[in-house]
Amino acid sequence: MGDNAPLVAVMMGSKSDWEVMRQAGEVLSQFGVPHESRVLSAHRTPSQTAEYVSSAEGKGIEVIIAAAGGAAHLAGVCAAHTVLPVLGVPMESASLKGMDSLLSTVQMPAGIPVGTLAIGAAGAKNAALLAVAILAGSRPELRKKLHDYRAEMAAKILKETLS
Ligand code: RP5
Repeated sequence: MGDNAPLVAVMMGSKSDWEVMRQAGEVLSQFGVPHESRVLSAHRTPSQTAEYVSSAEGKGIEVIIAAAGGAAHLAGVCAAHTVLPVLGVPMESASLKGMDSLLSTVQMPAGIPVGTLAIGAAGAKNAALLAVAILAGSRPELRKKLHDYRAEMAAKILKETLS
């Protein structure tokens, strides 16, 4: 991670997803992982989405996080245009509470995988942590940060007191 070229692309179908998806960016920043965030929609900007994802590998991006809500095709469309790992985050939706987003993201036919995380903020944070874990396979400094992160989380929980 010598230069600041993004290793992770955080994509979302709408700016309305940003309040949740900024939390993925915050986790990546916490681990010092260069990333870029973009609003690109499978439906509203189909050709620009395909173009961005098709060129991601050549730009040095190694993991794509794709969040969408409703008929959430974004992660699947991204996966169709790249062999990079694609992590899908279903957004909570007003009408079906994200069950629509979850099923649209997770139910990929065999051959084009999307690694789907939980609905909403937990999924956003875990997508970033999983991206770090993927990058850590060839980056010992990131592997160490993940160990430290888990140790800190455990220490915090063990210190909890109940009154
Ligand atoms: C999806 O539709 C987006 O990912 C968002 O979650 C949902 C609603 O989008 P807006 O109508 O708020 O732009 O494509």
